[in-house]
Amino acid sequence: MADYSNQNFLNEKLTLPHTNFKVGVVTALWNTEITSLLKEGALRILKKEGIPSENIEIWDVPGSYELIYGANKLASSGFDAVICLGVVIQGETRHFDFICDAVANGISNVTIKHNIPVAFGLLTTDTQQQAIERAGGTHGHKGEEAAWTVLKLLTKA
Ligand code: DLZ
Repeated sequence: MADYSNQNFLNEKLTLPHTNFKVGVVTALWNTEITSLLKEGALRILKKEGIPSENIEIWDVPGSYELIYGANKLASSGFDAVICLGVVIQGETRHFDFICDAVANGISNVTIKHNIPVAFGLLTTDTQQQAIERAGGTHGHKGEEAAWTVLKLLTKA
């Protein structure tokens, strides 16, 4: 049984019923130096598990709030899964809370409405350094994890 409290599960062999799934990768451009690392990690896992590049739609949206629209649009267009990636860093105002709440609720609505896996690859941190540590640093790679998560769910598709 994989230990989901660390990232060892990323090495678990996934047995997909086929690799012809269409997967969307929606990435916010805010904090792009970190979200681009998340995107690279997600694409690395999709490639490793055999999803052909022509089946992957890469869509960069302005900010994390727009991940909701991106996910919903791709889900409405017949995609089998969507990976949402973004970084929201706590600032001086309440914007952080509004964005985080909206994205969490918004993409969970997409997964329920369309009955497809939608990964919540949103880093919500106090500092930029904390986000860097979660994009391939000391706290793992949440982009890889998000991609692995949707593929794990597609093993039951
Ligand atoms: C406006 C805003 C702020 C203050 N902070 C972030 C952030 O840390 N991360 C992020 O992805 N997006 C941020 N945004 C932009 C919003 O997500 C959104 O793009 C705008 O409010 C326009 O709808």
